[in-house]
Amino acid sequence: MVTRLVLVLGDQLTETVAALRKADKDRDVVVMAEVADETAYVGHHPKKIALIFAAMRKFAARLRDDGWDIAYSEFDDTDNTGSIPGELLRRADQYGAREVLATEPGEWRLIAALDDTPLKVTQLENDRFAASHKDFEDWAKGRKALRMEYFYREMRRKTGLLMDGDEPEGGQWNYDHENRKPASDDLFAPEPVRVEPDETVQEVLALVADRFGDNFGRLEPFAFATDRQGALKVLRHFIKNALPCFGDYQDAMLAGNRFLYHSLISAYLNIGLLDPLEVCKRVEKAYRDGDAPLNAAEGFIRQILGWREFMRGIYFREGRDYPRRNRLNHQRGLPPLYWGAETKMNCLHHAIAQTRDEAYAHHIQRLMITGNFALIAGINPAEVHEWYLSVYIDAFEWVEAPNTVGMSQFADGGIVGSKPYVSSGNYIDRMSDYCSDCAYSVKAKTGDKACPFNLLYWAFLIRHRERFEGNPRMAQMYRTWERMDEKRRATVLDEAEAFLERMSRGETV
Ligand code: FAD
Ligand code: DLZ
Ligand code: SF4
Repeated sequence: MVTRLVLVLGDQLTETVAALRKADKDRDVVVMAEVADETAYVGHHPKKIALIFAAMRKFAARLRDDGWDIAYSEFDDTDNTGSIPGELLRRADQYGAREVLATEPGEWRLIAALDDTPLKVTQLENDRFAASHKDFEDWAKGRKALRMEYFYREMRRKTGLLMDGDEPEGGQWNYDHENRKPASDDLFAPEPVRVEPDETVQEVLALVADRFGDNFGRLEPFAFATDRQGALKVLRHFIKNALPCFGDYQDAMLAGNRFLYHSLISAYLNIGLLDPLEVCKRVEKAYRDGDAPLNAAEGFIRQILGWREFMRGIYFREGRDYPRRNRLNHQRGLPPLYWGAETKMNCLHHAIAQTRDEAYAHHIQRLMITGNFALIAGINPAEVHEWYLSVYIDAFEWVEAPNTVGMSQFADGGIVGSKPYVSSGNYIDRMSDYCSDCAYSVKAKTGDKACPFNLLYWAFLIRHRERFEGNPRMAQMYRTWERMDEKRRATVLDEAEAFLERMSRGETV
């Protein structure tokens, strides 16, 4: 029988991934490849490249032990062609294969590249999700607006997670009104699991330091898990130590605590080391065993079963142009402070320093600090998208683009969210301890010391007044503006403009 190739990408590291399930161990050759093209479509954080290469190498070893024939290309192999299609062609020649079994990649770019190879490539749907493309389409069809909350309820019913017969556990679908407490400095939060680099990881770290040392981000210390056992350890640690407080402090930010009660499992979910339903079931069990309150378990399951699945649905439904949408026509360049240049804004300083060091920031830092600032400053969403896709350990386009382009930048015109996530400094002050140590004053609305978020927030709302004034969820903001003294309104807008000009000239702001 003619050999067939089975492609396993760096974010498909699950033994039961669709292509491997369909493959024949006695006949097929598994192709895995560390390639230049995948490391270069954006300048990935060195920790992200290290995680993927190390996890790929270990997964390949596991498959080999399990009896699979593996054709593995290391980054520095002399005959490595540097691209996924190139490696498929090379291996096809080597093994006399014409056919490839693949699992659909999480990016339109790579889906198209596989379609374009002269080989016969079958792309099977990636079914490591609660909702298939058809499930999402069936739910979305005919709806005027797609709202995560309703999709999430459908997923709860479909999976039976946190259900009490036909009713949601506890009588309500969503317990967010009990969540979102601000954090205080003396809050105890568990230390995250840190995994010591073994020999494989050390080899990869040396390679990444040599080849990608100039990318934005600190490679070491590197403490991520790189195999399933390690990822499960992180999950167990979270459920035992942090889940009970997850809901309460989900939106809190502290300069001295980068992780709070977050799970730190997104990368493991996204590269295949953990399965989303398995995670949700373990969290549900913790609730049913009395080890976590309902507001925490529900809030956590909603992130995975609701938001994560919803974002994937949007990405595949909206099509290839989605990441380049710019409905608010924002054209300003991304300022160098996003790449670590000095800034006087303490909240941005912390969120970005943490991103550089850890390749991680939690959701509210991404949404209400770096995202909020980019939106109210009118930054080109394509540049914002490229930044988020580069700098986070968990960033893959199917989940990153709807979060950035949709939820955070409103560049899709309101497909993901019904209103833009914008705020003045007040919100940041309430949810964090950043403002007490800032060169700006969060209480100052105008003047040299005025918090830039206070100025830019109003400037954004006024710039897009026509679009948002009629939105019932934003009407209150416009009424507040109207109540302000006319001279003060003019000062706010002038100072906002002057701030943006200074920033775009390259001054430290
Ligand atoms: P926790 O706070 O512990 O949440 C648990 C899990 O829920 C996460 O691991 C994640 O799998 C899931 N989750 C939570 N929120 C979301 C969401 N909005 N969309 C999808 N899944 C969610 N998440 C990514 O996985 N990859 C990305 O590239 C990514 N880019 C983002 C860009 C922006 C602008 C924003 C606002 C959010 C982005 N997110 C992304 C969502 C979220 O910020 C991360 O999933 C989360 O911070 C990961 O940390 P954690 O594992 O500690 O999450
Ligand atoms: C992100 C990434 C990187 C940095 N390197 C590789 C690689 O060398 N080989 C590989 O198979 N996958 C890699 N990936 C993950 C892919 O970019 C990912 O599969 C696509 O973005 C689709 O989600
Ligand atoms: Fe950020 Fe403004 Fe607070 Fe400074 S005062 S930390 S710029 S919100």
